[in-house]
Amino acid sequence: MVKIEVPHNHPRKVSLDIRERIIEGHSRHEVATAGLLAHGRGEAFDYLLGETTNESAKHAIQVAVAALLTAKHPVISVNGNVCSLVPREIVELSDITGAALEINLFYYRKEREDAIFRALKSAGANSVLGTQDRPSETIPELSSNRRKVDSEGIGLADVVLVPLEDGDRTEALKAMKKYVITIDLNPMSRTSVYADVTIVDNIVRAIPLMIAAAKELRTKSEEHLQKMISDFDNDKNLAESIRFIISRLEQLSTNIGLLREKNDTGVRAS
Ligand code: PTJ
Repeated sequence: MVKIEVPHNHPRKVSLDIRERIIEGHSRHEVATAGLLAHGRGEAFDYLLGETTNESAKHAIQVAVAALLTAKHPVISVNGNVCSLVPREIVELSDITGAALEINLFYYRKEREDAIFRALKSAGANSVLGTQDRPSETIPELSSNRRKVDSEGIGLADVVLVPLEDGDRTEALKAMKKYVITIDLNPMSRTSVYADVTIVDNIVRAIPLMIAAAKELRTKSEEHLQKMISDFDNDKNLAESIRFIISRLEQLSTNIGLLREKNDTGVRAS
């Protein structure tokens, strides 16, 4: 495969570099072909959000990290897109919050499991759950490949971070009384509306912010973190994300010239 070098002064460099990571992940068999499409859907929502982390997402990030830090058995579910976009960051978040990493694939192939396992190991992961040789159990009422979970991982977990997830699984995890956190650029997806905490942001921006939040919040008392969690209303937070998109589009509809202005991240509409 020919690797495309995006010129450093290209106005869409950040977005195109991220796209390259997904394409490379696909060629290494980490990313499912459908993962390329899922990425495109994410890019479209990121456009609507202005490719920045807004205040609602920052709030959700704080609560999500509080939930991971206070959990007895936190688990981070890793799929192909997550692995190829943020391998080192997801390992760092796992280390700092004590959450186990579990490979869990919608489009399962042994070749993909092996590629993701290798990528997480070379990103520094000590232990990776969810592989075929491990004890597993089945999530009731779920027909997709994701029904198989690690008995010492998601099977046992009280809090599960499932970024870029499909709605069925989130619903099934909720039915099993798990506290579900997701990262999803689409505030209207089924996962977004069924989760307990939805971070409406690009995973490449959200995970580094979660790591920074974990460094700060791990010094706070259990009581403080529990209050953050119980004060949080996911429906309200999602509504704020939708209103953010509406007001941004209203602003743009009165001044298209804003789309020609370069913003400070170098990411703007092409
Ligand atoms: O690796 P596998 O086999 O487990 O498959 C992974 C995919 C992503 C293909 C699978 O979970 C899938 O089909 O997911 P969906 O139903 O397309 O949902 C993915 C969600 O993630 C969509 O709502 C996208 O908008 C969102 N999304 C895509 N890219 C990003 C994102 N959210 C945050 N950051 C992104 N970079």
